[in-house]
Amino acid sequence: MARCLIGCGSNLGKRREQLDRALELLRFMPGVTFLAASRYRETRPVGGPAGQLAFLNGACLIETELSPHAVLEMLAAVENTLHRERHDRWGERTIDLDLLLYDDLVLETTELTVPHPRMATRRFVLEPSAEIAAELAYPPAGCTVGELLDNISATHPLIAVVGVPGSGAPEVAAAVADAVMGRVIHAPAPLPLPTRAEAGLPAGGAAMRWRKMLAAWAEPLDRASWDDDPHPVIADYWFDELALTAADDLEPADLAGFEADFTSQADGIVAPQVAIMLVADQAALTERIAFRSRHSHLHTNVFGDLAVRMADVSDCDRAAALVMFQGRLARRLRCLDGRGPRSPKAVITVDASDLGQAIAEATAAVEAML
Ligand code: A4P
Ligand code: MG
Repeated sequence: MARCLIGCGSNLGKRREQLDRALELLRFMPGVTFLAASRYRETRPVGGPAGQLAFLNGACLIETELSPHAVLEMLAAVENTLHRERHDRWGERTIDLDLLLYDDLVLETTELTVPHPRMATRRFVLEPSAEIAAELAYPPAGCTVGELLDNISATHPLIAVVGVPGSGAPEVAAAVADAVMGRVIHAPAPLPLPTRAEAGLPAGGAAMRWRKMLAAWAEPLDRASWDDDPHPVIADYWFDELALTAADDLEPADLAGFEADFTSQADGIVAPQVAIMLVADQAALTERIAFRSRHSHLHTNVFGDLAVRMADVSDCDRAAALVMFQGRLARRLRCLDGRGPRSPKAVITVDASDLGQAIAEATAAVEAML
């Protein structure tokens, strides 16, 4: 038997009746034991076409012997019975049923992703869920549903937009901050590329450069001066990125010193509650690198730095190296190699191949937590 947490929402037609009816249908499904249902809450629509009416959202908990895909099919059957029509993505709907959690399963297929990939920043999901199942485990962050709700309720939240050069992190962070009336922090110095030892520097020169970089990146996140302004802060970097790039860049002799510096700086900074991981495909990165290295005087020095340090490689090879680094960054963020104390509990992955789309997705993820 598996415990499943299901989110439900409606913003078209007789919302309460439709939600009641959906839960009623689930209650009588063969192979399902109904355990609990939350109250319904009225919520502002997040994402999707403008002009939609408010949602009524809730959650329920069932126990079932059905497989995850069979649960998804059952939810679709209930939606169809209640005349769910699918037009625009995130458009108005008579009923929407999402499989949020299936025991502690983590699964990603074309039809089904569990846990639901956008649940960790959604107040309209986490409030009703915590009401009935606060102790349920959320495996990606090794925490509970109740802790996820506490995480997005921090008084002065920090959201890190994380991506390799060319992913559009500065643009996405600035646009999200604008949309939610937040403050934006840009990375104070260019992210160095993961290449070994800088030629021409005196011994220890690279270590010194990294020490300065750590101090510059830590300064805007200093916990001592983190004011209690309730507006969110959106940074276009994650401090822990530096540990990855340094590991590639420094000689083993310099690495121990770096790690000590890293830990001492990291102890004094605020950690992000949420990370938005931008993932761009190689074609998009190649195009942006080519464009921006031609116009690097117009852009941040990241691209100038990129052009200089990888002068002998083609744009396409640079993009391939960045795609690999992007994968490592995503793994570290999701902490497959061990969760750190500064790892954000909520990680939302956004396709950054189309920047406009990425801005809309990232903005929706942040608006959903406020
Ligand atoms: N799918 C994959 N994983 C799952 C899962 N864990 N549970 C696939 C359910 N479905 C899953 O869903 C699209 C496809 O997602 C399905 O074919 C299924 O195979 P859909 O219900 O047809 O369309 P959708 O719901 O518009 O898409 P999506 O992207 O799942 O939407 P979201 O992220 O669920 O967001 N604002 C408020 N205030 N309240 C809301 O309830 N809901 C949404 C929908 C947006 N804004 C909202 C609310
Ligand atoms: Mg849905």
